[in-house]
This record gives sequence, C-alpha cells and structure tokens, in this order.
Amino acid sequence: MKIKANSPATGKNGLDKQNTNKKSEQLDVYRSDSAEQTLTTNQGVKISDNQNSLKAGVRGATLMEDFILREKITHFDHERIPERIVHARGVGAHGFFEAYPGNEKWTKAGFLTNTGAQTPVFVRFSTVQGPRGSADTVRDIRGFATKFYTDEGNFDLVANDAPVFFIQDGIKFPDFVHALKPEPQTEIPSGASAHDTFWDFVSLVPESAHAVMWAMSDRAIPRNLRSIQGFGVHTFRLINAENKAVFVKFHWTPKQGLTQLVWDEAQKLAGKDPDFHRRDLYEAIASGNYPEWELGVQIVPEEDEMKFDFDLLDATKIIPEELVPVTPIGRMVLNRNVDYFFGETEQVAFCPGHVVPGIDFTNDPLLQARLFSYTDTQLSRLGGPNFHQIPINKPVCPFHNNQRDGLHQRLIHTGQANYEPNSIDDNWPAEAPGATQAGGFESYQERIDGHKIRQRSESFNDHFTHARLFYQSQAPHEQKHIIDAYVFELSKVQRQNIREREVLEVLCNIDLTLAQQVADQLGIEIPAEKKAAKLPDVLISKRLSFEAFKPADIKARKIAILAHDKANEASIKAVQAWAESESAVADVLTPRPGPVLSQQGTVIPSDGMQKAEPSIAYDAVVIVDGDNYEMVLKDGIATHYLLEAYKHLKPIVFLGDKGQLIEDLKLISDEGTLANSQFDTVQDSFKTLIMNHRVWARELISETIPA
Ligand code: HDE
Repeated sequence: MKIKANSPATGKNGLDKQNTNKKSEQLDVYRSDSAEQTLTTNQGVKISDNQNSLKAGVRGATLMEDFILREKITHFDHERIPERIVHARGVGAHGFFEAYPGNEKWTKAGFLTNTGAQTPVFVRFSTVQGPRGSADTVRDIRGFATKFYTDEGNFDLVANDAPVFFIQDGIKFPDFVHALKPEPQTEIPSGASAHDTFWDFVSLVPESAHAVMWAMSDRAIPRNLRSIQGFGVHTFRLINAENKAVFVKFHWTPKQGLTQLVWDEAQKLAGKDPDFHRRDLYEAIASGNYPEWELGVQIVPEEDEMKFDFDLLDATKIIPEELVPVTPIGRMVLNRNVDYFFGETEQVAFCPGHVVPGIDFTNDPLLQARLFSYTDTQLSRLGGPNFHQIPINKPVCPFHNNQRDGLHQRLIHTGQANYEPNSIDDNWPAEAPGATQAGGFESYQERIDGHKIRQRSESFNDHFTHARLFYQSQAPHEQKHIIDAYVFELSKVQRQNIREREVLEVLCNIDLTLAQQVADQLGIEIPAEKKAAKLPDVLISKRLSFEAFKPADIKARKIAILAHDKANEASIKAVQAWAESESAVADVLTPRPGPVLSQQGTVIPSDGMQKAEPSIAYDAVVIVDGDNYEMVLKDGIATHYLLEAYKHLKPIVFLGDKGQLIEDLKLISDEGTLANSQFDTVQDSFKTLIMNHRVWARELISETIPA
C-alpha cells in the first residue's frame, strides 16, 4: 500500500490542499502541534527527566512530592470516557459537500442552494452492536453519520446503511438494544446478532421483519465503508423560501458502487484484521483515492402524503424507487483523515435534532424519540452540557446565546448581561426577527389535531409486505445469502422455540420459499396450512439489489500480485503499470518479507508477505509467470492463496506457465479465471471482472473446495 501522505499533492494525512477551504482551516486551528516543542507539564513547566520518578535515594521509595509523576498518572487514569451505548465502534474522516444547481425549488438551506460553495463535513461510520474494540467485518447494520458545518449552523444527517429500522416507536429502542447487545449473564457475543435474546425479541416483534431481512442480506457485510449506501431512514421535510414544504427521504449513493464480503471472508477478516474497514478507509484517503457519494432525495409533495399503501411516518418502510425516484442534490468527497482519533472520531457528537433553516422533522415516532436521545446521551458520554465547544462539534459560523457555566466550559464570556431581554448590553445577543429574511429557524407550521393517546396508527400495521418486496427484489445469489444467513444465525440460537417462532411466525409470512429453505436446513416442519397460504404479490424493486450499483472504474480496488523467485519481471511491471493507470492498488506479495529475484536476475521489491496479507484482504489476484512452476505448485501458502481467492469468487489471472495451476489445483475454469501468457491480452476482461467484483456463477462449485 503506497500512501502519498507527504507527497506534494496531499498534505498531512492525505489532505488535498486544493480542497482545503477556509472553513476547514477554521476547524484546524485547534490542532496542537508538538514539533520542536519542549516537553512540559500541563502548567507549562519544562520537564527535564521523563524517565525516572523522584525517589528517596536511587533504591528508595517514590516521593509524594513528585508533581510531574502525579499529574501524568492522574491524567492517564482518566483517559477513558464511556463508549457510545450503540455505534461504539467507528471510524471518521473529513471532506466537503457541494450542492447541485436547482435545489431552491425545495429548500432554502444555504448549503443545499449555494452552488459555488464547499461545505466542510465530518463523517463517522460505525457498527451498531459491538464495543469499541470489536471487529469491523461483523454482520451488522452500519451507521453513516455526517456533520455538515454550514454557514447557518451544523446539520447532522445521522443515517444508516439500511433504509429501514427494527422498530416503529422510540419507546421500544432500549428493549431492542438490550436484546441485540451481548447477553447480560456472559457479555457474549461481541458484535454479533446470532444469539437467543436478539432472535427472541425480533421473532416476537414482527415490525422488525423488514430490517432483519436487510441485516441478513449482504448489506450487513460490506467489503469496505467506501461502498455502502446511506439512508436518513425517516421521512424529513425540506422547506423553501416561500415556506412550502415537501416530504423527503435522504439517500447517499457511493460512486464506487456497492460491494460485499462473502460470509466466510467476513468471519476470517474479523480475526486476521479486525481493523479491516478503518484501515481501508484510511489508506484510500491517504493514497489520494477519495471516496465520493452523491446525496439524493426522494421527494413527495405534501398533497401526496396519503397516496401510498404504507405510512410515510413508519420507519420500517421504504418508498420504492420505482414509485418515487431519487433526485440527486449534491455530492460529498472524503479527502482528509483525522489527526487524532479520540479528539475527532470519538468526541464527535451527532444529533438528528441538529437541523438548519430549510430542513425540518416529521412526526415519525422513532425520529421524535431520537430528537431527545442524542443530546441526552452526550451529557454523560462527554461529561456535561458544553460538548458543542469541543473542536469537532463546534459550528464554523458564529454562535452566541445566554447559556453559561457547566462542566468543561471553555469560553470566556464577556459582558454583564447573561439573560434576555436586557438593556445592559443593548439586548445582545438578539433574536433574528422575521425569521425567513433574517435566517432564523422557523418550525414548519404543521396543523395538528388529535387526542393525547398511546396507540400505534393502524397505517403502521403491515409488517411483511416490504420484507417480501426486499427479498423478492434480490438476485438469486443474494437470496441464497439471505437464506444462509438466517440458517447460520438461527443455528446459534439455543432455544428451539425461538427458532421455530422466527420461521413459522415471521418467515412464513414473508416468503414461503425462503421459509421452506430455512426450515429444511434447521429441521423445522412447516404445517400444511401455512404452506398453503397465499401471500400477496409485490412489485420488484431493482434498486434494492447490489446489481443496480456497479461502479464505472476500479479506483482503489486491491489486487494481489503473487511473485516468487524467478518470476517474470516484465509481467509484474505490466500489472503494476496498468493498476496505476486505473488508480487501483497492486501489491507484490512474496513468500517471505523481503524482495525476490526475478527470472531476469533483477530485484523485485515486496509490498508484503503472502502469509501476512491474505487473499481475503484483496479484490483480485494475479499469479505471475516465470521459471518456477514446481516451486509454486509445492508452496502451500501460495496454492492456498489461490484456492481461497477462488472460493471467495474473486477474479484470478494465471499468467503464462501458471495457467497449468487451474488443472493442477482442480479448479474449474470460468469467466473469472483468466489464463494467458500476456497480461495486456486479459487486462480489459480483468477490469470488468473487478468492477463486477465477484464471480457469482462460481458460488455453488466453490463450496465444494476446502480452504
Ligand atoms: Fe441512533 N443513537 N437511535 N439511530 N444512531 C445513537 O447517540 C437512538 C436510530 C445512529 O457516529 C446514540 O451519540 C434512539 C436510527 C447512528 O456518533 C443514541 C433511536 C438510525 C449513530 C442513539 C435510534 C440511527 C447513532 C448513541 C430510536 C438511522 C452513531 C451514541 C428512537 C437513521 C452516531 C450517540 C455516531 C447513535 C439513540 C435509532 C443512527 C443512544 C433512541 C433509526 C449512525 O443517542
């Protein structure tokens, strides 16, 4: 992996200097740079000895008086803060957002309408279930939270990579999270939903059926965070300068296309490289391969609110894109890694209630509970009400009010009047009157007329149609993965009654073929009357399948070049040159850490050892020709590399003499096994295969190959 961190094009941590605008510089003034500085205490006293504590004689007891030791240890003792109750494991990056023209039709929000400007953003991706130290590649929904530092205040789009949630009303969130989290008696399992309490809860709460289906699909095992979608989940409102509102659903679509892991890979990576996703994001940005997303909205005019056979306020439903297409409104590029994980990624505090004029809420009862929860949780996580003053959370526009004091107050408030109205300070800070003209926030004046009532709307009652819509919209290989996932997860559930309930009371209501296949593998009998049920037909939504999201290039895709002593240097150079021209990453992997000697007698530098950089970390493999066939055939590491890559459905190029390996390793040739003496004759097909990412047709065959 070649990181261009300090190349002229990129500054520290891959920061693209061309994209550094004024506002991100404003965020940067908080950086504390120790270069060429003397070590001091927190009080600024220079430290002359950082190796030895102060003792009564060289072999004597340590003295209480050692304020340098005490300050250092005291600070260290308090370095940990509570981790997030959910989404504890995350990774963040900086970037910018640019609006496309034409959005003023729907919103007055400046960052969405001012097309010349770049708005700085900070994004934090996360898993939901696992603690801070858990593995990246577990089966889970991914959080995708974006803070837009706009001129009118911070807007947080706190999204997930699934467009639906497991519950409809926020009052069920603590129950859901308790059931999902590690079980209380053992604190097992970390980062996984394959356990009794999760399946107990979801099998008793049918409104979870649709979101569980997403969690059992390949969406929950993304190959990297650069290729996930993001969804605001709830219906929001956009409001224009005439105070006219439309309902919207927010969508992030990755320019890199959607890619997934295969389950076996996900599990192996969790052990071999638990930091797989955060490493990938860091390396992509540091090497100048900036991930990019398009922001889009599905727009529903106010008058169409009741037009659908589901409720727009129900967070367990999508609006199929066939009914309302996604309108692109801007793009986001992540182009700078964080300098200090704790100060930025850990301390960032998102809240769906952080909106700016031109964006507003709806009455979705899940959203309404979220509006309370996020600020509340930061009070204990970040230690008081002043967390908005932490650099990563601070707006880049001015902020003034009469809130004072509290733990960790960082500002020196001047002036005598800390109340409003006041005459002492001429009534400053003053309201922004005539809200629209002066840029003040005005809540959308929705007419409400109802009884105070604890009841779910009947329009929230259909829990299975959208789960069926999702399942039936998947490609056959994706449906197989969903079946495999249900079988895997339910096989880990100890209680037979929970397994049966999920199959008979949930899956049988979604899709009978799905239910039957899961039931067969778990040895569960489906009663005849359930088998005979006629479930309503649904439309097919192609946009729910990975197949609808293919990239136009192979930027940042990773290719392993397997090279041994006596490998053909020309072939290696050809692959490297081609990969560079495609902005892909090509690593020469050798049997040992050092270089190998080519067939031509030249030294080929190594980017890593085959044993330490397993095929599961790469998207495709090339095995290089040379004068070394027998050596390679007898090399268990290299042959396992190829078998595993084949099993994980990756494209493999066998150059020159290495074409014979297909037969000798008992692989079955297919469109993804390219054998030829010259790389340039296969490079175009190789590129298409890498863009398609997996050779799905190989899947059933590969299950018979041990690896
Ligand atoms: Fe969250 N959620 N959530 N959530 N959520 C948190 O806030 C909560 C929900 C999401 O990278 C917490 O600061 C409630 C939906 C993301 O820092 C907490 C409900 C969606 C993140 C919280 C939901 C999300 C969080 C924990 C149901 C997708 C990580 C720490 C009413 C649209 C943000 C924190 C980050 C984090 C509460 C449901 C996304 C406890 C009560 C739906 C991406 O406040």
